[in-house]
Amino acid sequence: MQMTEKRDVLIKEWLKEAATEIKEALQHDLEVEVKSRANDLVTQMDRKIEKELVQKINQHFPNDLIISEEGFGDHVSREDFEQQTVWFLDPIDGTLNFVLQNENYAVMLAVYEKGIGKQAYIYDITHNKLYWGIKDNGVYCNDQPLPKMKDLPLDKGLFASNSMFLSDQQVSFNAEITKRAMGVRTIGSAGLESVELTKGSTVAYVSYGLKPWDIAPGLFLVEENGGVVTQFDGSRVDLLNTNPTIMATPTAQKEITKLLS
Ligand code: 2AM
Ligand code: CA
Ligand code: CA
Ligand code: CA
Repeated sequence: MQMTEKRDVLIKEWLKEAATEIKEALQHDLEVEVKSRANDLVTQMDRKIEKELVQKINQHFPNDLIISEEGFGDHVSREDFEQQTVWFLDPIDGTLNFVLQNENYAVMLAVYEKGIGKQAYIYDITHNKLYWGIKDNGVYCNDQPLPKMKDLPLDKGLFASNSMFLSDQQVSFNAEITKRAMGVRTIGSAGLESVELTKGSTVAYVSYGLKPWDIAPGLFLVEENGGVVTQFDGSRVDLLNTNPTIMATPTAQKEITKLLS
């Protein structure tokens, strides 16, 4: 069996196990802690799920490295990233939704070999939908292939962002993009926003300061399905750093970089 297929079978099994645990935890009180500010939260489930997935990855793939949010992963140098197999793991993307809504959060994994994306998984647990893809094999929702994205401009679709970007009064480009689009949507999960774009439900998602584990799974699915992921200036995102990020159709990405420059 090819390495991507071996990983695919295991990842799907592990995500199912994570989903069962998370659903069970929602029957009880969550232990919520504040991180950098009042709306930056972590729960015991973020930590537990990350710890368990890190253990499983290490057990089956002891030579691989892991970049993850809650501190159980590895320090990965640029040289490591270019030469080794690196997993990106966000145990719960959309923790604020997890705590306040009990929905609109996802468990996310992506695997890159020598810096190149091989496969990614974004599991919308509440809605029982696993969005996944393997390089050159298209993107699926559970067992259904998703149609390729249409290359629509901003004025033919919905623009997605987050509250920090939309409420930034230091800049005018957010208002300009908002006016040009048919409407604005915000879910509060970078991963599920990448899924909306991949499905063709939006034409762009823009956010400040996304971390490697926020970007890597969505980047893979968006690009695999015909979209583009860049920084605000149009340069490629750096998966070892925090990035101001545009995920969009090729045409909307060009419009947005022009408005942002
Ligand atoms: P998280 O829930 O895994 O922290 C919310 O707009 C989106 O941005 C979520 O995907 C969230 O991921 C991500 N994000 C990245 N950095 C964040 C931060 N410092 N505070 C809150 N959300 C952050
Ligand atoms: Ca977080
Ligand atoms: Ca995240
Ligand atoms: Ca997270």
